Amino acid sequence: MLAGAAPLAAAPGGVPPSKMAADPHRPQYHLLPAANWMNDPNAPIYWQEKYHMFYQYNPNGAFWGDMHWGHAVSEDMVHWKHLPMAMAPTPGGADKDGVFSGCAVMDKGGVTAVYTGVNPESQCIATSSGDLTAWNKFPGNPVIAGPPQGMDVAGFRDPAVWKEGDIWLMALGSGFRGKGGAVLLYESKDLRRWSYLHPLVIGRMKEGASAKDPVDSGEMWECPDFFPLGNKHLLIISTERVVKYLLGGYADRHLQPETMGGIDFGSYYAARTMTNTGERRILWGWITEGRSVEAQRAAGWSGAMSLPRELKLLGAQVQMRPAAEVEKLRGKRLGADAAGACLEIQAEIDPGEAMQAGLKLRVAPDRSEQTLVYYDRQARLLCVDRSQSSTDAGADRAMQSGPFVLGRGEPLRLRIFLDGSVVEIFANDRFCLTARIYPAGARSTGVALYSSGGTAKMTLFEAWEMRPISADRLTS
Ligand code: DQQ
Repeated sequence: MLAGAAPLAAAPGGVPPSKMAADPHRPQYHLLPAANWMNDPNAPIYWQEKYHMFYQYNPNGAFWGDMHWGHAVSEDMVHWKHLPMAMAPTPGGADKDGVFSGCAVMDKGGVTAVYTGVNPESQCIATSSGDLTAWNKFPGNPVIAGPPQGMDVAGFRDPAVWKEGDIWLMALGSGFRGKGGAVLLYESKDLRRWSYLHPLVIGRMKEGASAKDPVDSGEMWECPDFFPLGNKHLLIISTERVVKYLLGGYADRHLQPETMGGIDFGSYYAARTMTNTGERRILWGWITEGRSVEAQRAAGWSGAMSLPRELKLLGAQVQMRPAAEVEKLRGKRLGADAAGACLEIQAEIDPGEAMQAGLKLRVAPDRSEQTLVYYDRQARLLCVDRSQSSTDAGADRAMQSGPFVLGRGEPLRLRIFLDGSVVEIFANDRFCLTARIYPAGARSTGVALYSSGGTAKMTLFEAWEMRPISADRLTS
């Protein structure tokens, strides 16, 4: 395990580290800063044999605002060491009101970050080398001052950059007012001078969607990521509060989507893949909270990074599995009576004739709290019923679900990661839903088979206690 300093200070609001350490809702093996707010993963990159993760960070407390880039480094994508904040807004600069989301690429023996400055939204770059702790913002920022002239866009941010031959390409999150989200494509020879090409792809807003909030209505696509996957190309976007993908062919610098799907149907957003991991495509996402802004401030921390998720293409199916490195977090192997707040669970369930089949998690001895994760055959959904997940009325207890169908005779294969308030669910390597739950009872730790409208059978059950990743995290 990497040890070391945790230079991100505790919240100026004064939530003592000891309170955060004792907080049962705080994840123990997911990456999050020592204190305060975090959101989107930014610029994840494998560089000089280390995995670097940057993320949207507010040093002023556990609420969104004043965006900086936090920074952590890892040798294995699961054990992290915090490093000093990588980037802060520059007074009078293009990013004076926030260093928003972006990416990083290798160029000229160093690393170049490409990100959004705001008010107005424009694209900026910064360079670094070595341990990526010192960043030099390009004096010519912004490198793209605004959208193409005359284009009425719903937003203009979150660059993703890659190279084709000698040419750099940039996909930028955007959207056309009243029409729908879009990704704008730019090209450059040197990462500094960019020319607009055309939309990589344009989406369509749902019929009758209100354009009040462009992101909620689908008028604006945030955080695009675009890359080859198998013999296709995959575009990832965040919009309408979920992370979606478009899979298809890529010709003449246009994406021709063939299928669409969900990357995650839960409390998960702004996903982005890691650069320079060769054949491996590792995806990261921001695990959002499910409790009030006041509760987050009082806790002194908000948000967490998902576990690394490896993407592959199997036929026409996007396969999503936890990266193999996650198994390094496994501690004691547990038996059929497995219980705990920090567990990995693998279960195979034959739904038989049951209408709903799955698992009960975080069950209280008196059943006053429990969360159901199940396949609903009729509704063709994978569901997380949080209605009894917490006796705390402030916790989000809404149902979460996404489209999911088992083939004939196919068992439900669940891989679930419980970590305090985080529940990361992988089903049959092709469906993900990350939920947040805040059980009030310290003894709400039970696990059991769940079925309704028939009897389901558990054909395999394995569980492990998961080890906390960084004792250093709370000692700033
Ligand atoms: N978060 C960033 C933006 C991005 C949004 C600001 C997505 O760059 O569009 O914190 O969560």
